Amino acid sequence: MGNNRSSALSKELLDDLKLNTAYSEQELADWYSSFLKESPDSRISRERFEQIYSKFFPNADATKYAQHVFRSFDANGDGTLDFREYVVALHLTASGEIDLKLEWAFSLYDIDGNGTINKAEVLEIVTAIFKMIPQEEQETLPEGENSPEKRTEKLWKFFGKKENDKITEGEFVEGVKNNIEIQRLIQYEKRHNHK
Ligand SMILES: [Ca+2]
Ligand SMILES: [Ca+2]
Repeated sequence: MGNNRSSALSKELLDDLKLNTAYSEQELADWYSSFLKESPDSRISRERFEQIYSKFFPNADATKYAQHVFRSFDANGDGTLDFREYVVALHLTASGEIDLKLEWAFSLYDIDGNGTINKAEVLEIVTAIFKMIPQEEQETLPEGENSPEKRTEKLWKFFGKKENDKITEGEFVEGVKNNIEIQRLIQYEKRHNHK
């Protein structure tokens, strides 16, 4: 089963992905064939990624956020996503393991990749998140978090940081893991229905 299809994936890559993600050989083979259908040259460009991403947010502008997500997935920084980067990305974001998700979220916020997050980086990501929130939904946000600046301030205070301090990966993962409120503030979850 699946031998013909999976033969398109090199054994080396397959073993690597099986080891580093929770996916089975069959799942990987199926994804590879749909990945190739979507991107025949077996690469996803930044532009293409933005297009795909934006489709999920038809009532807002997800371009900026998609650029940051792309950067966090483009492990070798060559401006395209290959199949390995794509699968690792799926694994990181779709995994139920909160530590993995938060490590990924940290890399999203650490824009310059220097291993710490400063306040300007938080503001940049939070601003990109705000662009994904439809206007009418923005108007329903609580007073203390209804602008990128206020939300950044709230996050920064939560970590107990002064203006020019920095957040390390350990602080980020531990802090966010133990606080549902902050988990909500560092991301945007599309509303499916109004509560
Ligand atoms: Ca790449
Ligand atoms: Ca940084």
